[in-house]
Amino acid sequence: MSYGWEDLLGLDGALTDEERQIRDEARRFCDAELMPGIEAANREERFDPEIMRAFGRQGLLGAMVSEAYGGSGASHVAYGLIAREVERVDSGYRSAMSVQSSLVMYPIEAFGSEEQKQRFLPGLAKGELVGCFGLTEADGGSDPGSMRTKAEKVSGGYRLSGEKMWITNSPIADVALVWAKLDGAIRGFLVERGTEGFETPKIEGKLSLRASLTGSIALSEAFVPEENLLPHASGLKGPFSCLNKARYGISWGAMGAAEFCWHAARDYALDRKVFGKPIAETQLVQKKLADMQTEIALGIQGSLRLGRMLDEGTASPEAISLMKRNNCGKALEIARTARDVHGGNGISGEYHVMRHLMNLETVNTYEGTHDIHALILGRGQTGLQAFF
Ligand code: TGC
Ligand code: FAD
Repeated sequence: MSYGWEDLLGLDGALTDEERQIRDEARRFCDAELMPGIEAANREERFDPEIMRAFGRQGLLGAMVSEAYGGSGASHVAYGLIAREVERVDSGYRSAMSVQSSLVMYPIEAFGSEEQKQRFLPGLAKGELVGCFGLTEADGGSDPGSMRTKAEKVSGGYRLSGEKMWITNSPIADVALVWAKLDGAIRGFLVERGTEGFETPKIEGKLSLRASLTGSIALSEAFVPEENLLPHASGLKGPFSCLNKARYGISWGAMGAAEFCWHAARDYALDRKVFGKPIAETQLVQKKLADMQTEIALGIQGSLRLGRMLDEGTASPEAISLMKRNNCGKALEIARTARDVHGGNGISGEYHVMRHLMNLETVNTYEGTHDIHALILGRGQTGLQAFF
């Protein structure tokens, strides 16, 4: 048996029955529940928290978290397949899903106390609670070790002061995982909505990820009780372990956005007649489609291999950087080319490719920029670090 033009390297045959089922159900949900409203949500710069609850009902939150805490206990590959389907609709929706799953639920399960797991994970899995992850600060997000947010030990807990910037979901978050320095060591604090001195204003006017809420987190001597400190994370390894999961998921998600753009470009090229024939019947357009097909097939196979390595426990952070960097950069190029194939129509909302292109500018920047991942790979192979 051979595979069709959409899947020449046979992703479908490399999945388990369970993974195929998770992918197919995610795709049906995304087509039926997310795709119809995305153009308006993007135009109006709006994220409806009901989407989080719908993710929860569909079992898309905390795919890799244990079933004992409300997750699905699924494989890394299954999680990646979900990210791919959600981002086929919009990178902002994938952001909401992956922050909740990889950056909030994962660290609570990996580094939290039993009481924290019981208290937060089931609500987060259902989407009844929304979480956010506060690592970046305004002065150089690429260097989180330089953060200024501080925690001070006081009777019964800690007082946190500082400001986090560019935080996905913060304006609606019920719980924020805030990374702050306590006696010089980076620790994770679960700051709950309603805490005095904790504000999460929305950042308005983004031209990218408009269907995702982004905000800052302002902490002014905010009191966090002792039981909300993550007991088992100390140092940058804590937040970086979360980023490993999220960056891996993004490598799949970016391919979902790229596939949407590729298929849209192919459909458009077959329909659009210029000089008396479909533009798909020209050599230049066919080369563009062939380049998209090639990069997507290779990118997906790379993410699949990485997912299997993560499941086996053999993936290094450098391998994750390789796939995050490659797939985000390639997806951005593919979206630009798809926009070009659409001619003038490519800039209109109804064709969706321009929205994906704008979104992918962020996806190529957050979770470590394209160049920061190059420096991680450069350090890994030379043993020399070139960050400073
Ligand atoms: P470095 O000296 O490299 O490492 C410090 C400690 O951390 C350990 N480590 C890791 N552990 C687990 N996984 C990884 N990937 C790790 N990378 C490093 C390392 O072993 C060391 O441990 P120890 O025990 O020796 O102390 O730290 P550095 O400060 O030199 O790092 C430099 C650099 C550039 C690699 C790092 O700062 C970096 O990755 N910068 C990019 C920042 C970033 O990705 N921020 C993302 C913010 S969250 C976000 O964007 C969410 S978007 C969400 C969405 O909407 O999807
Ligand atoms: P900078 O670090 O200032 O980098 C600017 C430029 O300088 C980049 O091109 C970079 O590659 C380059 N550069 C930096 N250092 C070097 C160097 N040593 N050598 C060569 N080039 C260098 N963060 C969170 O914590 N949680 C979130 O939920 C979150 N969500 C986000 C959502 C959105 C929509 C956006 C835009 C960002 C989000 N981020 C989040 C922040 C994101 O992770 C940072 O924007 C990213 O890490 C880059 O940091 P920066 O913007 O400060 O850029």
